[in-house]
Amino acid sequence: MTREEIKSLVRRVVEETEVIDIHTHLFDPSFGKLLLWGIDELLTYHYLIAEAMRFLDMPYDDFWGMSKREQADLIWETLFVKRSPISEAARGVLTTLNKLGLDVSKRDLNAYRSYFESVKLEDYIDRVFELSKVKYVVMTNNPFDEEERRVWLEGRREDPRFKPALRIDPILTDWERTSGIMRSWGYDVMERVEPKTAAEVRRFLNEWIDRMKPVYMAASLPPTFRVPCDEPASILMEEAVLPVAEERKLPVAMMIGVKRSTNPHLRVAGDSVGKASIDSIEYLCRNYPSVKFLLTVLSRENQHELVVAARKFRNLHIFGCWWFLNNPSIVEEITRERMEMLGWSFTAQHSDARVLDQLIYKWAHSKSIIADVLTDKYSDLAETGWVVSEEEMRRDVRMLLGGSFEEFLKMKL
Ligand code: RAT
Ligand code: ZN
Repeated sequence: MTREEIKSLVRRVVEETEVIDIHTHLFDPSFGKLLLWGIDELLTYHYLIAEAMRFLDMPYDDFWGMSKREQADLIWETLFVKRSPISEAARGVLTTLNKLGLDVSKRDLNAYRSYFESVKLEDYIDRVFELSKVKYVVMTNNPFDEEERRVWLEGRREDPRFKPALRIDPILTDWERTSGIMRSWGYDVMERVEPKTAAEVRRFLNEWIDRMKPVYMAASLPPTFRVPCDEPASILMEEAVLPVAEERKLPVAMMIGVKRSTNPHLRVAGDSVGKASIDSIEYLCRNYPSVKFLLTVLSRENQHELVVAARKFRNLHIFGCWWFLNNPSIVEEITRERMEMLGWSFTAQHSDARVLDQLIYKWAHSKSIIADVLTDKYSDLAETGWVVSEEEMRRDVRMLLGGSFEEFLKMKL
C-alpha cells in the first residue's frame, strides 16, 4: 500500500472503531439533573469559563451570580462572536453542533437552543452514543456528594452504557473534613489515622463497592502526593485503599498533578497543574504487585517518565491525555511517545466529558490525531516490507480505544 492508501484505510478504521471511554463525569438519566447536556452546558464548560474570563473585566462574583443561560450568552459573545473560537474547547462546541447537523455558519445561538429544547433526552442520549461511537462510558461516582449519594441509596436504574467508578478523593485529599462526615454517618474514625480508623475506611469502601459495583476506585491527586510518607493520604492509601483493592480485585485509578483552587475566584475553573512524583507510582507498583493501577498524570513533563515506569510494571496501565493535555499538539506527542515505547499496551484517550454532547467532539478530535500517528507508524512498517491487513489494523486500533483496558482488567496477576 502507498502512504495515501494507508492513510485513508487508517482513517476509516479509526473512525469506525467503537470506543470505551474509561473516565468521564457523565451520568445516566437515573441521576436526574446531574446528567448535563445541551448548548448552555456546552458553553459554560469550565475550560471555556477560564478562557472567557481572560477577556472580561467584571468581578468574578458577578459572573457567578448570573444564571446559566446568561453565562452561556456571555461566553458565546466573548469567545465566538467578538473573536474567532480558535481554542480547542471552543472549537469543540462547533464540532459538536456541526456533527449534530446544525449550521454553525449561521452563528445563531437561539436556533441551537431551540434544537436542544425540541429533542427528547432518551433519544438524544442514543444519538450522542451513536455519533461518537462510544460503547460505554465510565462515570465518576462520589459517595460524598449529597445529591448523588441519595440516588445510590434509593437504588439506581442501571444503564449498561454508563458504568460506575467509586471516586475517593475526599478520603485521600481532605481527610480532616471527610473524617467528620464519616463519623456523622456512624463510622468510628479519627482525624489521626490509626488501625481502627483504617479498618472503618475499609468497611466504608467495601459497602460502597457492594452498592456501586464499580469498574475501579479512583482519585485525582495533587502533585505533592507521595507514598510512603506520614500524610493521611499515604497511610490511607496503604492501610485502607490498597488492601480493599487487593481483596476485591479492583483496580485503583490515580490521576495525579492537579493543584486545586490555584485561583479560588474561578471556582470549578480555578485548578492548575504541577509535576507528580513518578517514584511514588513506582513504589506502589513494586510493593503491591497484585494491585492494578490505572494512571494518568497532568503534567506534560511527567509523560516520558510515566511511560518508562509502565515498561517496568505490568500492573500499571496508563491512559488518556488529561485535561490541559487534551489539545491536538500534545495528544499527538504523547500518543507517539507511548506507542514508541509501549506498543499497544495503553489506552490512548479518555474524554473527561462533563457534558454528554462533548463525547461527540472529544472523540472526533482525538481520533483524528490517533489516525495521523498511526498512519506514520504503519507507513514505517510498510517501508520494511511488513504488510498489515485491514483486520489486523482493526484489532490494533481496538486496543488503543478500550481493548487494552479491558484486557488489563481481565489479566491475572
Ligand atoms: O477535566 C476536568 O474536567 C477536571 O475538572 C477534573 O474533573 C478532572 O478530570 C478530575 O477528574 O479530577
Ligand atoms: Zn475527570
